[in-house]
Amino acid sequence: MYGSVPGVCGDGSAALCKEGRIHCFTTMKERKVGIMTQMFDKEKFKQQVAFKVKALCRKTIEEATPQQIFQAVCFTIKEEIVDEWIATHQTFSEADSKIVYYMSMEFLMGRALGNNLINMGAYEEVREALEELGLDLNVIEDQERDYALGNGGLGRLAACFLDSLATLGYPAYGCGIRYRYGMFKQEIRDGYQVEVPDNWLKHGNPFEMRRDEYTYEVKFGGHIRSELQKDGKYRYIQEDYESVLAVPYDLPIIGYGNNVINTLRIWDAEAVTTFCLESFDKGDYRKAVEQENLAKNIVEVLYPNDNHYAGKELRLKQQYFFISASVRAAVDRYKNLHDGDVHKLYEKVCFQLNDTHPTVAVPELMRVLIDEEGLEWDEAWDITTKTCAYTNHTIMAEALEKWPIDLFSRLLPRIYQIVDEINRRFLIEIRSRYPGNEDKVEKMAVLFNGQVRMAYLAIVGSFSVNGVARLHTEILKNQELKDFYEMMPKKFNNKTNGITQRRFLLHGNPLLANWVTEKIGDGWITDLPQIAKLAPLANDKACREEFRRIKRQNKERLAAYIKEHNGIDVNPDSIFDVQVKRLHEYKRQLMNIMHVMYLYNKIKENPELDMVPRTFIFGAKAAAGYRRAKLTIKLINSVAEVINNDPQVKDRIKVVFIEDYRVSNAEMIFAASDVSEQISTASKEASGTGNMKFMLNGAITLGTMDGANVEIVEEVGEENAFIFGLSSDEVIRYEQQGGYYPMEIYNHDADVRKVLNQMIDGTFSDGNREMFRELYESLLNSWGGGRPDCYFILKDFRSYADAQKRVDEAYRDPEWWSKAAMLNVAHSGKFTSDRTIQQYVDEIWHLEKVTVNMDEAE
Ligand code: 26Q
Repeated sequence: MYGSVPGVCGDGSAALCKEGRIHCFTTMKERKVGIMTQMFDKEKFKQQVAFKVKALCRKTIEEATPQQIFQAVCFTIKEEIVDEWIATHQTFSEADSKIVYYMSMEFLMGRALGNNLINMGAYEEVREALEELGLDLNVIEDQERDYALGNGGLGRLAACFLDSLATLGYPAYGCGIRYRYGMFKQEIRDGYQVEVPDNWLKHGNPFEMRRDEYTYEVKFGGHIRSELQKDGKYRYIQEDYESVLAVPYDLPIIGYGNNVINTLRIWDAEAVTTFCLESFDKGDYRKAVEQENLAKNIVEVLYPNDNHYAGKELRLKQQYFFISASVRAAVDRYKNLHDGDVHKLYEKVCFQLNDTHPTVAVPELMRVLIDEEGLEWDEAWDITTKTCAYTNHTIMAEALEKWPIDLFSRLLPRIYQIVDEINRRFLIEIRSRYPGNEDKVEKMAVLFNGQVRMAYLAIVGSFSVNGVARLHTEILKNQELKDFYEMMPKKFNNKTNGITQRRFLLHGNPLLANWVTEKIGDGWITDLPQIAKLAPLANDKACREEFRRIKRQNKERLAAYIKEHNGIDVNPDSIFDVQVKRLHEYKRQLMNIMHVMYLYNKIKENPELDMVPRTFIFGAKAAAGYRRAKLTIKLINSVAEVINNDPQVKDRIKVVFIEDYRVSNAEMIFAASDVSEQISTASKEASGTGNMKFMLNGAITLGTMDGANVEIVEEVGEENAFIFGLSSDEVIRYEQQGGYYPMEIYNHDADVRKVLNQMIDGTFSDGNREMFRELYESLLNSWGGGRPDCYFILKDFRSYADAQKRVDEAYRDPEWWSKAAMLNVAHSGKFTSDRTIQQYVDEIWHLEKVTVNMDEAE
């Protein structure tokens, strides 16, 4: 992949290049590294790192701190990849490639260094080089902060997609926001979650590149004056507005072994200083300060809500800020390559909207085409609706984005005019399609009841609408978006989510990754379905033994982490039963901990109870304002405190809450898991992607028939999973009937009653009967409005406990267990994001692969 600049250091000798820069990676055709022909020059790499440490910190390697070494290593790598990065973009321009712009408020990238080294094919070599310097790559990797620019599934999906796009060689930009503070760091104090700001840029970001030359001004507020021009057209002029500058920072997204380097472009906000001076001159000091504040506030922090909409003005500002800049940058790039003519924009540009959060891209593109490019409405609409595509990630009613019209029109006056016109024309369409049916108009209008319905705007303005798992897409078509599906069935399609095996197996679980490669070769790294070649080995006793030993080592690694962070001793021979994901009522962490309470009661009733020792591991962040979610964290920690310290339990149960669950520790957790808890109320989890990461790492799913679990079970077979609970049809039927009566279950099931009573009798709260009352009430009474137990926890409890019993029994047979676990790995091929991306390409984006040939690069 590297440094193959002919005549400079392409002979493998790794000489000092003309520019005085040392190439550490030089082409040598004789040796194959992965799928690349290249050689890594260890000595030069070491020299470079030493030089960087000296230049950056005035220190020798021996004197430098691990953080300083980390910085030096990253800068060395950045220099090494810059030629490929440039060449990739040259290739896009020369081939006039169609580009997808993945528009997302969130990119949950995790750490870059390890992943970059892996995709460059240099991980092992760099590890050795550092070792020779007396340094441990793991320690250096631990110096890097996670790029936590996302909440959970949706943000991590965006990150996996970027990895797959680059690896498959498709031209793509990720477009997002350079939040000053990402997802908060979670600390647990006295069992409660405390949110600590995530100052991820404290030491700077060695991989980023500021691109001042692509700065845009983004305008908010004011009012619109229209001016009739000589040609009879109107010009729309925004006046008395506030504005900020959007300044892009580019991050390299390195494809695995193919020289392709795509870009994640995240926008920072800066005050418009010229304007400030002008204002200051005019004595409008207040306005100047306001603009400074606007810039600072816009990118200050990621909203830490997952699957929950909060109608905050600042959030809408964030949305328009990064969308306006991204859309204009894409249009300008296109114009530069096409003589300024935007009529065929859609042939070379696709905007994929990651949920409704970037939906203002639809009216913003209309504004650019009409106001700036002078197109007529119909032309502009034709282009826009051929350029935009929308992905839906949730059917949870509380996650649907709706903006009050007064707020929306005040902040984005011109955009609102355009949305109003989109709506007016759409209503005409509805009325001509369904004459006299005003019900349809109410149900489908973009503007209704004083609100802008963003999902409907996204659907109307896009040529494609997709769900993220088969079941989810069916629910969209048949329930949530039924009217739209009936009116425009061709737009709707499914793209079942996937994950990148390069991070979640190759990097996160090196022991298993090496073993898989030893058994079936390394084709799986870029072609995951090849992992099916492992299936026959599940019948081989010796292979199962090897597989068990690897899982055991990974469990020891996690046990050591738990010992260090929680001070708890956990037994690596116990079942590691894991639920790690955002905390949300529909994900039912409460049901999980209630089952733990139930098991504890069984032990107390029968101290000799025979059960396989189990370690229940939780990891979850709760949105800062989500009371019930935060109280559930406290309950988990309180139950842990009691159970872990009860000698009668005799270590049959341990409960561990892993603080600050995030991408970097997730990689280690998946690798060490036996049981994957995927227990959402059926119909509520659009897809889930953690479920796939567990499967890939040989954990067995304990889950409901929800989201992508359905497809996981289809691949691996029901006999290799533990499935329980109501089906989505049953849940939906109950909901249509107005719910069910949890009190009946409370009255008839003594075990469930006992667990519920323990929430209000002080068993887990030092006698405090009020601490967990809200949770108790949420299950039994309509406390705080709404239906009791609207996530069917009591309804599914027995079925869940039965499935847990089956887990206990199955684990007693290590041969059965390791075979089923291996079959889970072997049948995970469908769930690579490479497959998902290929489907987006074939059915939505229609991109062409590029090859970046460094031998021809100048
Ligand atoms: C909206 C408005 C204001 C503030 C925040 C938000 C907001 C932020 C994040 C709303 C939703 C989200 C995140 C949603 C999400 O992560 N959905 C998940 O997407 C995954 C990838 O498709 C699926 O696997 C999960 O099932 C789905 O829950």
